[in-house]
Amino acid sequence: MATTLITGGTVVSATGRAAADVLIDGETIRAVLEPGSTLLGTDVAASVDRVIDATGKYVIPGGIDAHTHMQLPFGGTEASDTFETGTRAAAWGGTTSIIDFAVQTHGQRIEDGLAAWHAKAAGNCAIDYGFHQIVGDVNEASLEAMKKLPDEGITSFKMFMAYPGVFYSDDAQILKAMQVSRDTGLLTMMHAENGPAIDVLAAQLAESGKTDPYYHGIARAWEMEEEATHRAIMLAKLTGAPLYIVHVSAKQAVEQLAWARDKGQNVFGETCPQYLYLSLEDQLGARSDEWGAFEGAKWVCSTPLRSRAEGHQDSMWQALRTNDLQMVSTDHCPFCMKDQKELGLGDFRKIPNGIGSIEHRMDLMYQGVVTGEITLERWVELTSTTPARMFGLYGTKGVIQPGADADIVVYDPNGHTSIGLDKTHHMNMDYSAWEGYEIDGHVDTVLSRGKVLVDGNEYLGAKGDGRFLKRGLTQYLT
Ligand code: DUC
Ligand code: ZN
Ligand code: ZN
Repeated sequence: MATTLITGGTVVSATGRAAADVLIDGETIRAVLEPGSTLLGTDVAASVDRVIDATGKYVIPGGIDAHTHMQLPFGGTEASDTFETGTRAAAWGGTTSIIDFAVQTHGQRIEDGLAAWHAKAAGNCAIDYGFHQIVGDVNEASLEAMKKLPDEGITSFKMFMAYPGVFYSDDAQILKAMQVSRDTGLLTMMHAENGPAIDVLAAQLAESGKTDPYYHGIARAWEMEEEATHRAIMLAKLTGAPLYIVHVSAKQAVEQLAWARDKGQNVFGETCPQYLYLSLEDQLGARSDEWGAFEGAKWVCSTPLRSRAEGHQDSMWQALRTNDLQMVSTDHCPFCMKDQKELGLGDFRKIPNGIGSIEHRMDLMYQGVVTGEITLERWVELTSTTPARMFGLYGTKGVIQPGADADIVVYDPNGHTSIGLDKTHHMNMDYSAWEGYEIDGHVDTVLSRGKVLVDGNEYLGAKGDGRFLKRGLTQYLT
């Protein structure tokens, strides 16, 4: 087994930073050493197979993106990143594990949905991957099948209060599934938007000629997110299920989370880079020669972008500081403009919902360190350590310590990253939702279980490097 020493860098964890060298033996971390240490009298640097010089750079645990949708059939098409292209793009951006959503569609058995997801991912991933289970049809058979998920290494499931006729669950279904969550320890994940009410508002807007992409965000009003978040919290309280709200974007939804957490409830939430940086006003102002006002379709996602004038973005950053929100995922669900987003030309309801960000999450969140929104340690916590703890991977992932997988990123705070389709873009999309963003930092080297995947501008990994992660139960409960 090859040995590697990452030397000269500053190792950053969720709780601190220190000058240290990291010794890797094969796939795992063997030791975190004082700089220039000897091991049993031997000069470590002289005895290893490879030395990576991290002088002046940060050495952090590889990013974990706990919310992705590779190859998701959705909105009359399919998310454009395959497990191969999406996980390779993730690696380029310093993410070394993903947790994707296996899908049970209406009328399908959970076991079959899960098997289909394994078939899509197996042998194709660049980095390690786990699954949550989308339960799109809560019925007696599903409730039984859910009980067996922990044995499969799947310890969280997602339901939707939105998308009637597609993934939607009503309150009775949610209650029953949460009872299983309470009994098994499975973490309930919730898409918290009042879908039936949103669909009425969306139809009324479209029928009155308001068909541009901007109206997607008007129909999906923050009141509908606040209401659903509260309802999910109350159902979780009643049943005793641990609850995790995905893609939080409304400040009023955060207030609901903070309220429940202050009462001691095991309720958690993530936000995504799009809800920190982008706004409904940006979407309204988006125009291009090619697409006109339909340019705004590039940022149609659900939950939607929110108004900056209403302060949602500031509230998301604040909640990340105060731990009212615990982590940042991408909800990576990319669609091309050509042939995919353009399905909604003339009717925003037909635009496939989703944004591609998997490649840029670590950089975009690092920019929050540069601008003083979060600390360096919080960056690591939000993007790696908490995702590992939340989803039962901590110890193996999310930390640089002896025995952990050697998933490590060497990040250069003196480097620079210009994001754009013709610059740094490896996702399978024909546009970048992040075109023109400039990052005061750079992902230099990425190791996954000891193998160097990214070395500067060179990709050294291969399809199939990634393994399925059997996860334990959440390690984040109070
Ligand atoms: N939201 C999206 O934007 N895309 C996929 C599903 C979802 O809930
Ligand atoms: Zn969702
Ligand atoms: Zn999602």
